[in-house]
Amino acid sequence: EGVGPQEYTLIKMKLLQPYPAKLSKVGDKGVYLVAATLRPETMYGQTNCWVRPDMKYIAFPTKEGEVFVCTTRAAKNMSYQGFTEADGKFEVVAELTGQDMLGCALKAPMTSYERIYALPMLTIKEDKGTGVVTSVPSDSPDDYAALVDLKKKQAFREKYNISDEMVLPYEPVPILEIPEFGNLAAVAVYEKLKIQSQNDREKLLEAKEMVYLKGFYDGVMIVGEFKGKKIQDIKKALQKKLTDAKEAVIYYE
Ligand code: A2H
Repeated sequence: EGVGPQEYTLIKMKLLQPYPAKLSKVGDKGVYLVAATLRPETMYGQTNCWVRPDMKYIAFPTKEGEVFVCTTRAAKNMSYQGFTEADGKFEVVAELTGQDMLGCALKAPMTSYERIYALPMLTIKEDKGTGVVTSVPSDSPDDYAALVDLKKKQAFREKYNISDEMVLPYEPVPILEIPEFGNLAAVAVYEKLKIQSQNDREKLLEAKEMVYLKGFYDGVMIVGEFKGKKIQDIKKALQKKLTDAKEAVIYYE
């Protein structure tokens, strides 16, 4: 970080009906929560989408006539990257909070779960990515911690009106094999470091560092068309597969 722009893959998570009230009048060509990820090769393992309840989001039309939902900051960046009709301009067709989207059903690319839900994550940063995060609890310690928080704390689900069926049936999916960490690396480090919740910031940072590089250099795909191949060799190809299928776009900041 710090040197030059960071490239993200924006995963288009398609909003399914019924839409939240504030989005009911937009997007004949589809409304997408767009999630910024550094790990396109993990999309086989998506179990849900994260939004921050108290954060502000907007919906804006792209030049293809689709509607993207993200922070204003990200929309502005996208408008300078050719996403909108006019360079540097975007039309706000709805303003909403993360709270407004909680419990929405989504269709995400590659995952075996037919529909997944928008759930609360309280540690999402305003000044990074799109404010929407896709959740891969098999390989992201942050995602696993936030999912466990929801699974084991009924009061937390109730506070945000999240029903049991949006959370309880969703389990981490083995998608990568990483030497030392097995096929659910995030679960392994979460347990090893005895992480208690998504607010355990120091341990989560340590957990991330433990699995990240090791995964990149020595991790092997165990599902999908690149099964048996090393992550570092197929990361770009998987990103291209997603963008060619119009299920993702490239975004810089
Ligand atoms: B990653 P970096 Cl499997 N706030 O995607 C907090 N976290 C955010 C965010 C925001 N506003 N925007 C994106 N992110 C997450 C997958 C993944 C990610 C895996 C493993 C590790 C990992 C599935 N979630 O990230 O600061 C997104 O989660 C470890 C860092 O730009 C995104 O990639 O490096 C990553 O953080 C971007 O963080």
